[in-house]
Amino acid sequence: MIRIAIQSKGRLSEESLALMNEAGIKIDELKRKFLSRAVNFPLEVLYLRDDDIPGVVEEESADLGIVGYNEVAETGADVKIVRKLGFGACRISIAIPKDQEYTGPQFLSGKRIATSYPNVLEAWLEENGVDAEIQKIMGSVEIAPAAGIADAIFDIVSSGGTLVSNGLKEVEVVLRSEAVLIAGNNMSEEKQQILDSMLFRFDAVENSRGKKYILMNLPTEKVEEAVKILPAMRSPTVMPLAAEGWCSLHSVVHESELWDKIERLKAIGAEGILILNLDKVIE
Ligand code: PRT
Ligand code: ZN
Repeated sequence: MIRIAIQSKGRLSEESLALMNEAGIKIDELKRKFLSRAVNFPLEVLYLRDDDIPGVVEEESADLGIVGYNEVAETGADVKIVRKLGFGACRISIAIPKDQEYTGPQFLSGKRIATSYPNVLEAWLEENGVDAEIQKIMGSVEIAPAAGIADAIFDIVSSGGTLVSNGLKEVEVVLRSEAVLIAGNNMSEEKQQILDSMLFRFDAVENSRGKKYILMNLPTEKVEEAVKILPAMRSPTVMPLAAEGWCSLHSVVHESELWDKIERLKAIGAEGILILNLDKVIE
């Protein structure tokens, strides 16, 4: 049995559960309590506030955790980053009132900076030789300058919309973050094996993201040209059709290149093109 801590309510909770679900690990959400058990995998889920997750994993009350990298950096917890999970992307940035001219880190000397991430900020200020005053506030950091509590803020930014609507502009990106899977440093052999089997599944889910399965009919004489357009994991699968001179070609394409490839395949005579969603990819 292995125990994973995830955020109980917030921006990362849905996607953390979705990742486990896509990996075939069923957690009964209707019975969501402080602690719940997966029905078909040796896993327990512990629901916590995100701030508490790195510490709980460090002191081994949970073996694993899913949390924003920003929280790992802020708490300084001694944990391993096992995987970056590709969701919850954001950055922690310094922002100042938009009508002021930013002249570089020294602009912040002697100023008051409001933040919920005092440790990450302190390290950056020290690195840049800036002597500023850190004001720790736990919520609504973005209103601090307008309220006259601070001259600048250091906060999470994603689209930037919150900064704009509070008359602020981003001047330094200090840390880039996304959700990460963390683990303690002393895992037993048995738990390590369960983790390995989870990672195998997570990687298959991750590998399928953004990929489509494509199949089409093609004149046999055009196969060579089609293979150049469609490099697959090894090479595309080619199967003969009952109609002479025709074959069926199957491959996997990344979404970002899909339409370009389809146009090129149509141009060499591909017909009956089907595009299917991919569920898992095991390489
Ligand atoms: O209750 P609990 O303590 O568990 O949750 P929380 O309120 O502390 O965290 P939550 O749920 O807001 O965020 C969890 C994690 O999501 C963060 O630690 C980040 O790793 C990640 N994340 C990704 C974000 C954002 N994007 C985000 N945009 N966390 C917060 N924000 C907030 C930000 O604080 C600011 O107020 O959204 C606003 C800015 O968004 P934009 O899009 O306007 O720039
Ligand atoms: Zn929090």
